[in-house]
Amino acid sequence: MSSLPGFFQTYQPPIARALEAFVPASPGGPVVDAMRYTLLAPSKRVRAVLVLLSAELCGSSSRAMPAACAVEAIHASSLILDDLPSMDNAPLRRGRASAHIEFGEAVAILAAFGLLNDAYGHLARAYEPALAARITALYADAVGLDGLVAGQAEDVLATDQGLTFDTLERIHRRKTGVLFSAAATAGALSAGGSADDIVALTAYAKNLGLAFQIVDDLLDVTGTPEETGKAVKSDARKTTFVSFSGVDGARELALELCRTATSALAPFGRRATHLAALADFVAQRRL
Ligand code: GRG
Repeated sequence: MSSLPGFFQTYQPPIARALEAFVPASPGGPVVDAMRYTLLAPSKRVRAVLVLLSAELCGSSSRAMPAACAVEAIHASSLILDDLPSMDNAPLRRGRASAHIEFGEAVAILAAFGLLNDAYGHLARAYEPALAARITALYADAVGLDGLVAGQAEDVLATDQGLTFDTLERIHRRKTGVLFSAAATAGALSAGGSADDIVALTAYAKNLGLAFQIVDDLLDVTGTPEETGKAVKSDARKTTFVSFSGVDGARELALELCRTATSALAPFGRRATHLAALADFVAQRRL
């Protein structure tokens, strides 16, 4: 299954509407324009869907949308920063010019801060204090020194250097896996999920997130800009799972992680069909 599972068509439109309201066009100005440019650009919305599906599995997704929007805002913020000349120097994102090319570097950096700030602000306002604090801390930890910031730092500093398999895995878990885990946990928390629910969903998302990043590496080698919406062959100076294990080895590893992710869903039985389909998609995705 290389295209998105059919159920995404049900989830993407409400997510798009909620994101549209998340950063309103008014009062406008270059920073707001740049925030909306990246946040509202065509995206699979995997992290938001993961929040909503996890909430559904724990009872109801009726309170999950603010957490879904916040994780997408954090993700969009990370994409803007990742594309900067001082980081991956990427010209294309989500099928369009990267934010710093369209708006200039200063505005792009401010837009990334704006999105991050709005993510936390929305969470603080959307939920009662104890739940707001829990989800905000969860996302802050996922961004922070055991998450995206740490993973990105290690990744950028390792350019042109050989890495061990364990270091590579740690970088990928932090850069991508941790935000997937936070998304699933936030969905569960928004629905009042039990500790057992959270353990199962975190195990699922942790493995799914690492597989997602390995397939991202694979697509850099085997994909096209039309499929991925970004430049390809951009990882040549980095150690990736593909340079480490080869295309077939990386594909097998991603497949194995997706199988492990799916097996973590066992406690939910047939109710977890959509999350299992999401894992099948991640293993074979071309977008
Ligand atoms: C302060 C938020 C923040 C981050 C600072 C720049 C940085 C640290 C981290 C970069 C993390 C990063 C961009 C990892 C790559 C994750 C990844 C696989 C992105 C592609 O995700 P998709 O395919 O994209 O879900 P779409 O466009 O579909 O949403």
